[in-house]
Amino acid sequence: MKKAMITGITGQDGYYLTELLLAKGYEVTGIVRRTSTPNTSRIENFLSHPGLKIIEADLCDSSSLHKAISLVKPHEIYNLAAMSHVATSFFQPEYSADVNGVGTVRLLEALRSNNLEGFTKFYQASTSELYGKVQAIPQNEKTPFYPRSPYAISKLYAYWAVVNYREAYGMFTSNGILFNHESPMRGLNFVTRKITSSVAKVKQNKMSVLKMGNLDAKRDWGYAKEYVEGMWMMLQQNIAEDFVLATGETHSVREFITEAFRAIDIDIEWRGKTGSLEEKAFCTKSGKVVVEISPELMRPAEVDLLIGDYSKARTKLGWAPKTKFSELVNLMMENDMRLVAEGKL
Ligand code: NAP
Ligand code: G4F
Repeated sequence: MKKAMITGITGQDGYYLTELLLAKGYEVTGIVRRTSTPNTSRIENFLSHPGLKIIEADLCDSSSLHKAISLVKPHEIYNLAAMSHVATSFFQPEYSADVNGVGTVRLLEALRSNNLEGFTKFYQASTSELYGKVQAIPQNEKTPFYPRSPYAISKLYAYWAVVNYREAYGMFTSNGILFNHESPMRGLNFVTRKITSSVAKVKQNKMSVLKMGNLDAKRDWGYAKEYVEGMWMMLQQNIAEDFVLATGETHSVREFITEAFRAIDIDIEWRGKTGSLEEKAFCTKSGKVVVEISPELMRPAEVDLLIGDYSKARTKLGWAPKTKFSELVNLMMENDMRLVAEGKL
């Protein structure tokens, strides 16, 4: 039986990857950090699965990682753990570097100190944030990086550590350079889920106005469930390489909001100078303001446009995205309409 270890198992991608690997018959070990209140709500349904074990460890603590790896000796490690919120990283730059950057090296070193460098395959959750102020459109594996946040800088360090350990020690280490991927499991403070949960509340009269930051930012948004399949495919190759996973389509935050309202049959109209602090969205039928701008939600430096070229993944892995933008918005809206109605949001 194949053994996989997942750091960040309690996050969005951790949920979908656990589901996938358990269905494939893997014995899965999840690394969960200590928190004062339970942080396992997403994976609650899997906790009683005989194929799942949980070990308490932290990306900031080398000895806990060394022990976990020595206990399990996994065939595959998926390093998904991170301080993954870009806006937060401007307020916690040092912590972001510790978890995301040095944490990755701690994990790679734990493999080496357990003499597993020739045995364990390693997946690193790299990111399209690395492209930052983009140097080419669309972005692929050869596009130069230009990080624009402490988060992206920490992930750049991890990216190069993964390349370096592959070249220096012959380890099977792969970077998945994943563009934004969303789902009903997405954290509530990422823009897509903030929008779908808030629009559902507006519809059910539990919120009046949605406050937003930069509406002009464009992202390549895909469905997380499909992206974790790509992660697994990367580790089934004979040679370790880095791959972009994306949809090849880009949409603005403004378009996402319009689409979310449309999904529940509300037409909105944008008024005020596009991109200005005065811009607002009105419900066409009621005339009420439903979206306005909050300057404090703007970032000190922004990533304006991301659009990925996933042709390498399509050719070498046979991976391609299936869910279209409007389908993604619809499935997230459907979920959040239900959760709000049930009083769970
Ligand atoms: P997420 O929902 O924020 O999950 C992050 C996970 O990391 C959580 O399980 C969290 O645990 C864990 N974690 C944080 N600090 C830790 C520490 N010190 N030690 C151990 N675990 C720790 O993120 P996601 O959206 O699933 O993304 C997964 C990975 O892919 C992240 O590395 C992210 O940076 C990267 N990525 C994401 C996207 C995307 O669009 N989703 C795109 C590219 C790359 P708690 O539950 O205790 O907080
Ligand atoms: O949803 P976001 O917070 O995601 P962001 O910054 O693109 O990062 C996500 O994707 C990366 C992959 O490219 C991952 F590596 C990373 O871990 C994370 O999962 O913001 C998207 C855009 C930004 O341009 C932001 O300025 O939406 C804009 N935005 C506008 N108003 C907002 C808001 N973002 C958030 N979170 N909240 C707002 O109110």
